[in-house]
Amino acid sequence: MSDNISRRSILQQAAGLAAAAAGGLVAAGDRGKSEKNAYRPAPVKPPAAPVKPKHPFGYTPFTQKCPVPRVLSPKAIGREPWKVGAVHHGVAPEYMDRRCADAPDVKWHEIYPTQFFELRCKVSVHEYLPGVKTPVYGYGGMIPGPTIRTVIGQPCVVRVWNELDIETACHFHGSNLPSHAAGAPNQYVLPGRARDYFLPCTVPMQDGRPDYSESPSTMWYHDRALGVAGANNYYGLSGFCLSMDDLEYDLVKRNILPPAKYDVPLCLQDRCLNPDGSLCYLPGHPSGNLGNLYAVNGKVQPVLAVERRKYRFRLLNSCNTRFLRLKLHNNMKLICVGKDSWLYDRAVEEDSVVLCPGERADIVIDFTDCDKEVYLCNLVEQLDGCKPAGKPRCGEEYGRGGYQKNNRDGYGKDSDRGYDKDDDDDDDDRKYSIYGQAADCCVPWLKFVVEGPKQRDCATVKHGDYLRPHRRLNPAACEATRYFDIESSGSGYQVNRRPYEPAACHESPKIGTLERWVYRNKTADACPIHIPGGSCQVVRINSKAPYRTHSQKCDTVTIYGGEEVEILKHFNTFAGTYTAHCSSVEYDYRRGMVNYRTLPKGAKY
Ligand SMILES: [Cu+2]
Repeated sequence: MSDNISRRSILQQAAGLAAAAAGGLVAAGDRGKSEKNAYRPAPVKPPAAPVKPKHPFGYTPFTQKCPVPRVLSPKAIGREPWKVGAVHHGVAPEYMDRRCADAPDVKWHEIYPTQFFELRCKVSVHEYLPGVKTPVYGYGGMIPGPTIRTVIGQPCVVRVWNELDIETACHFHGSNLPSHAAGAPNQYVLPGRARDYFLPCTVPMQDGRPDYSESPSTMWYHDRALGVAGANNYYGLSGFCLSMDDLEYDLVKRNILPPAKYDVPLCLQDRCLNPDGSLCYLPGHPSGNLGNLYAVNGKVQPVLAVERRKYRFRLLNSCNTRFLRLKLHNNMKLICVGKDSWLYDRAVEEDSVVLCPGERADIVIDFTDCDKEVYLCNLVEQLDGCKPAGKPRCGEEYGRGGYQKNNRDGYGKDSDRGYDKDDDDDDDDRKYSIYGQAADCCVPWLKFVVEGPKQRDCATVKHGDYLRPHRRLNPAACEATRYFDIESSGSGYQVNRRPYEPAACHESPKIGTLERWVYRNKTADACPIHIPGGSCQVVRINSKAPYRTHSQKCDTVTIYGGEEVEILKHFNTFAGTYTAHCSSVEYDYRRGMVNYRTLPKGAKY
């Protein structure tokens, strides 16, 4: 605990809470007050007539551009720009002993031109709101960090420097990574130091052949340093990592998926600002920090100009603790092509997508025939950092019918959601309660402005189209079943009656085997769990089959309070220690985590 307190005080210094002196600091533990200081207005009724709600700092929503994070250029390709592993914190052992992907004879980084990337965590000043200077941390000083684009078959090394005065620990979330790159919460990179992360960009082997159904697509990287992960993420340490393989290139080449120019990552984050513009973050907040400003790619309620054609969007919920159910205000369908790191086998049309913190949705939107303005809205009401109101899930069972019929579940009535979707003649400006309590039920986060001539014949993807192979795991082939009971213990969580110990490891699945993991959430909170080290498949939620889009591959799954979720996981490729963790980084201080160590083939349990 004293460890925690000292980190916290470091954090307060580092985070420039000098704002305290200027009267901007909010009393710890006083949530209501913090929001008041951050200009959270009193509840308002949905507008009956055009209104211009008062927005903090005088910002008129949808008047700033939505940027697209720049793609990180490699520092070098093929030749090491620096000696890999020469930094203080070294390098992945997987890089040094040159084995990966179950193919010990392949010297991946010698055969393929390894790409070398460099990221520097540093303090910078960012404008979430135009003209409002907010001190942040960023990879490369950017919010979000630059997008790392990788290709299956081309390994890369990412050197991450910590130029902050607080510890960091980078976590590559998603895909099939060695434990080093998945990153453990206590693998700190201390101030002034660096660590080399080896991303082998490979797929696991299945029956002696590469299993391309496991090629990842949409991943992200972010901080997970034990004790400060919540703050480090809130201050900005997160970014996209997008990967392509030949099958996905082929989908683009065959004009099924949109090309890179029309493939836009959208990072969604809620934030709260003090009157002086600094971030209002309370370390160790008892229920988690919820922001009342809604940023996409680092800008509050921005505008994205799009052409009249199909676009691919990689949606990332990078909020610390907020759940999102995303939908277009005009009820246009979303063509869902993937969840988390992987593409679906077939495209699926949905009304909305639900994202817990850390979860991704890969969607295509067809703007060809729509109105000039389209809003991307969040429908989940959430006033408690520990859980959303209700249990938002994709599909008919939990979906649209559910929230419309059952207003008491927390989704509000149509009129409460701040827009009137039936009134098509309305000026768009008056459909929204853009800011305020009522808008929690439907907050427009992003406005698309649709321009130019119709481009009907670009990107043909539609509901039911085949995208890539999928291997359904067979429950009968499970070699072990493990139970993970999440319970409250004091101010935090424990799993199977054990508090999280970074150095301990209680589960040891063997490489090459399939296991059934049953998570039972005995708390009242919603726990989004990330199980690293490749994909999982959800087979049952409270003894029922999951909705179609949730039965495929995933790395992040929410176990709502009282729920039991059964997951199948094939352990493959990399031996090492991984941390299955609550992907709400805000819960870092609650320690909802458990280590597991995959053992090489043939190892004894
Ligand atoms: Cu994770």
